[in-house]
Amino acid sequence: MLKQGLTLVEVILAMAIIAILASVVVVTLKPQDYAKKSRDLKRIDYIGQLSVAIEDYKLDNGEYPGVEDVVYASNNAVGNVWITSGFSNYIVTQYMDPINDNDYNFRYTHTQTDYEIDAKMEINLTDAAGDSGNNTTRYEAGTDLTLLN
Ligand SMILES: [Ca+2]
Ligand SMILES: [Ca+2]
Repeated sequence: MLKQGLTLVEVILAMAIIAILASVVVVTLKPQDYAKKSRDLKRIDYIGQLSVAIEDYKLDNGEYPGVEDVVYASNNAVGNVWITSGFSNYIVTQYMDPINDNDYNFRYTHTQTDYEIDAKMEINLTDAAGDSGNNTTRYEAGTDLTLLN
């Protein structure tokens, strides 16, 4: 004998399966988010590489690279050097922001005793907000994260 209709359990099960399939479709249809995540990962990696190089430069030269209190930005690079030519010996590449325009760029500044370097995140706001700095949209590194706002 055929059943008259679906039981409540069958309906709930069917809805759950549809919900799972729908979420899979939504995730696969957002390739632009993968590109953003990938660029943010690169930014965090580059900021890490630059921080190590800045510390190395300070150890060798007794001061941080560049002119004190000047804010250097990767989108204002001269040639392709954006901190100083002397600093280029400490890095294997210039480590530019993957987009590198007026909105997404790396910034660096220093005082006599401290430095800060940061990058604007596209999608990874967890790391941008969780770095103990004073800017929730930029990933900040250095010895004083309040030098750049
Ligand atoms: Ca931050
Ligand atoms: Ca800051």
